[in-house]
Order: sequence, then structure tokens, then C-alpha cells
Amino acid sequence: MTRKIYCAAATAVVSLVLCTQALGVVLPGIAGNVHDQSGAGLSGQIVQLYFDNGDGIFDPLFDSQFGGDVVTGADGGYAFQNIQMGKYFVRTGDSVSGLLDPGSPTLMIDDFFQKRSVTADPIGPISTSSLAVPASEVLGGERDLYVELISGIGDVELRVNPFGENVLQFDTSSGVNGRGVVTWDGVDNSGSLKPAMGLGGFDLTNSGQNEAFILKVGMDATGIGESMILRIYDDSMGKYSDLAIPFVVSGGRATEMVVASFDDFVGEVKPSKIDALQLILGQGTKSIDAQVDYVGVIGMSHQDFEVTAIPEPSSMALAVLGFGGILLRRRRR
Ligand SMILES: [Ca+2]
Ligand SMILES: [Ca+2]
Ligand SMILES: [Ca+2]
Repeated sequence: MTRKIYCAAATAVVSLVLCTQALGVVLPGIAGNVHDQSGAGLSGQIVQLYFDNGDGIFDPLFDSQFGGDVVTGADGGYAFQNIQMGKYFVRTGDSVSGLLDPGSPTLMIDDFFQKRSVTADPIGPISTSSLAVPASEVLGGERDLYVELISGIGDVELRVNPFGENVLQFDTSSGVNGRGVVTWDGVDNSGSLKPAMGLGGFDLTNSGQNEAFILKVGMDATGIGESMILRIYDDSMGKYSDLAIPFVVSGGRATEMVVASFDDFVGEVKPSKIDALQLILGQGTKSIDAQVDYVGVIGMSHQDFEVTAIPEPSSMALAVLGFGGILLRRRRR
């Protein structure tokens, strides 16, 4: 299977060499078209991307161009893709866009703000929790936590906002193999590992506008090679698709952005119609310290430009000749 996952440093300029990409649109990206007042696309227009220096104001002296110039196609279209996290301006000629943030989630599934934690240990090897959270903060208005001690003597912990930082923290003690699952399944007041299927056929793509998950993650070196799985369900527990997302070793803190295309889901369920979503942590590695700052979805950012079409040199010459002709006629009167 060709993977379309890639990652980028949360802070700009330094990009991670370990990232891979494949064919297809790689987000974050900005696309649009350049057209005249009539709406007709203008081909051959130069479009440039500038990385904002942090003041939110466009200045070509201080905001550096990101990548090379792009030229609009026959329909006036242009696209920048696989760009680093950060805020940008798009420029064509004298026209400059507003500040764009193409890596910002268009839908936040969970920012992990509402505090809650669960712990599994040899006395209670499974622990669950269900927490009602406003639907404006968490997809479906409820977040369930589940932890399970699989092997070893120690704890498995899943904590949300545990130390004044709005992150999900997954820890297993030294030598312990455990699993943690976060479930978003609508409001059913149950933290069962079996999702309640309460999202009502939710469309993660928002009619095709969203194309990928975006997560901010990190883990320490003991978890190297670990992945997490985003699992989407439709109708029943046995009907799901999985998307594996590699953790990035960061020293433990969630500082690394990971984008995972919806195209890479494996299974029969489509992201355009889901009844529940799970994030599954712990794929067999012992002694994990992992963090997820948020889970969201993104699509291509759009920016169109309407510009005054500059006439072709030949038609310009004809216009001058025509104007001259009018002058000549007037003088003859
Ligand atoms: Ca600036
Ligand atoms: Ca539930
Ligand atoms: Ca967060």
C-alpha cells in the first residue's frame, strides 16, 4: 500500500527528512485560481507563497518566499501542497491574500481540554470513563476513555489535561504492555469499549472538503516504531476501517504534526459516513510515554484572485493604433 502520510515540524523552516509522501494531494495546501472581472481564468500568471514572519502583515522584505514561483494553468488554477505548518500569504502581481493557515484543523475532533483520567493496574486491569463535553469542543459531545493492562506489573494510564496542558497523555510503566482507547460515539453515558454508534452517519469530509486527519503528537524514544490507529465505524462493531498513524519521537512532548490522508483508510467504512470514531494507542511496545495535543481534520485551503487582465502586447498595440486613429480623425475636423 502506498502511504500518503507525511509530517512537518510544528515550527517552520526545519522540515523533517524522515517524512514520506506519495502521489495525490498532500496537505497542508493552498489552491485557487486567478481570474479576470468576468470570471474567466487567466493562464500564465505567476503566483507566489510567502511564509509570514509572525506579525500577520505581508511584507516581501521580511516574509520569505516559500518554494518557487507557480504559474497558473490554462484554467487559471494554481496549487501549493505539502507545505510546512505555519501561516502564509499568497501573492500574484499586486494582489496579496489575507493571512492563511492551511494546517489549522477545519474541524477539531478533540483538543483534549476537559480533564479526566483512567488507570489500569494488576488489581483492576481494565478501567473506563465516559465524559460529556459540549459538542462544540468534542465530536459528538462525549469522550470515552478505556485502558487495559495486557502484560507486566505496573500501570497503564490515559489522562486528559493531566498537568495543566490540554493534551492526551498515554503512559505505560516500565516493562508494561498496555492499550488505551479514546472513543467518540455520541452521548450514551457509557465508556464501553464497544462504541454506541451515536454519531448518526457523520460526514468527516464535510461534503469532500476535508481530506485528511491532522494530529499533533509526540513520544519518547522507548516507543520508537509505535503507531496509533484511527478507526471509523458504521452501524456495527464489526464494520470498520483503520488508518495507522506513526508516532514521531520527540522526547515525549506533542510537538510534531502528522497528516494522514483519508485515502489511506483500510476497510469498508468511508469517512463520509461514520457512527463512531476511536483512537487506539499501544500496539505492543512496552514502557510508552506518548502525547496527543489534538485530533482534527483538514482540507485544501482556497484562495482565488480577481485581477485586471493585462492585455497581450499585440492587442495593446492595436488599442494604441486605434486611439491614434480617433485622434487623427478629430484633428481633421
Ligand atoms: Ca509578516
Ligand atoms: Ca460512549
Ligand atoms: Ca490540545
